[in-house]
Amino acid sequence: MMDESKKRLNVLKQHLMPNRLLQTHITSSSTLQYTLNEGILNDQQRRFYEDNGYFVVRRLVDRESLDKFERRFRDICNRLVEVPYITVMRDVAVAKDNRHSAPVTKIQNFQDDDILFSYCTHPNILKYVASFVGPDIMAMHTMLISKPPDPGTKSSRHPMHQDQHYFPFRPADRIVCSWTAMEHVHRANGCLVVVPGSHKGSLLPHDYPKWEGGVNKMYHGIQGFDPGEDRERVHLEMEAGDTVFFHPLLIHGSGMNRTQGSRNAISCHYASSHCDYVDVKGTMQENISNEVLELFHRRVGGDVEADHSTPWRLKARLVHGCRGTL
Ligand SMILES: O=C(O)CCC(=O)C(=O)O
Repeated sequence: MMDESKKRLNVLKQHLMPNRLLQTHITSSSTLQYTLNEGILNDQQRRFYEDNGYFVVRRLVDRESLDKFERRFRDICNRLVEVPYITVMRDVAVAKDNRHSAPVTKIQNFQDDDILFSYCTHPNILKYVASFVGPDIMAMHTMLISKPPDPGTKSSRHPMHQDQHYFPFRPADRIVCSWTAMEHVHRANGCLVVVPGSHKGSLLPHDYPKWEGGVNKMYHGIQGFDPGEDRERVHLEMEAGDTVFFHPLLIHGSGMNRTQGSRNAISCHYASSHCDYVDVKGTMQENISNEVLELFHRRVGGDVEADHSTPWRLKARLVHGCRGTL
């Protein structure tokens, strides 16, 4: 009998194929599984997403909207406005010394803020989203990520991970993330890094990486992921308004911010309203699911009855078509 850690290592090895094998794999598939005959993608664009698990559209979001999101973000950070149920996260390294002066690294769950949520209903975004999830679209998870200049602890990095780890709903192929650069993002300020084709693998075990300088709350990474692995990684350098759509099993992360300014991006995870919640108790996702529930209970009180799907049901918003099971 193979023990659990050996089994996990084998899954990981199969998943992390050397680059040459991965390329063979990428060019050999012919069926369309990850995109739909819906929305705006042409055949060539569909093929790219099918093979690689991501797709970048240049200048999709206008400057005026980005400026509006930026101003709202600053007002929330400076406590000029209160948004119900929003989560404000601060950098772990600085937070230890002085919680309140630490830079905000991320705001999450802005579904009740009309200004920020207008990103999730932006027609230019939704016409692409339909190509991945279909016409009945729920906005499930919202974030504005502000990667601050690294304080020397390397804590501004985001470990390589798969977003599906966070989601107690399926199927993964009907979920997509849109991530829009709010300014020029490049290697020096910590652009996204993706592993093309990795969306064809399975969900891998995640946990907090054991980084010396600490790791931000809920920044789980793939256990045993070797950054020096001999396989293709693509750095997505993008201009303001450029948007990448990616599959929730795509392995991705982002590097350190070595510049003096913050690197801002806004994102939303969408799912078909016909996806189903699944019970993640006893699975690899239980660790993050417990953290999400703990945070939820801290917000609403420990005595409120809730299961793994409750926080998601409460923040999910229909943005197009009809509501289904989510
Ligand atoms: O914006 C980034 O640096 C990475 C964001 C990300 O991958 C996430 O929050 O899941």
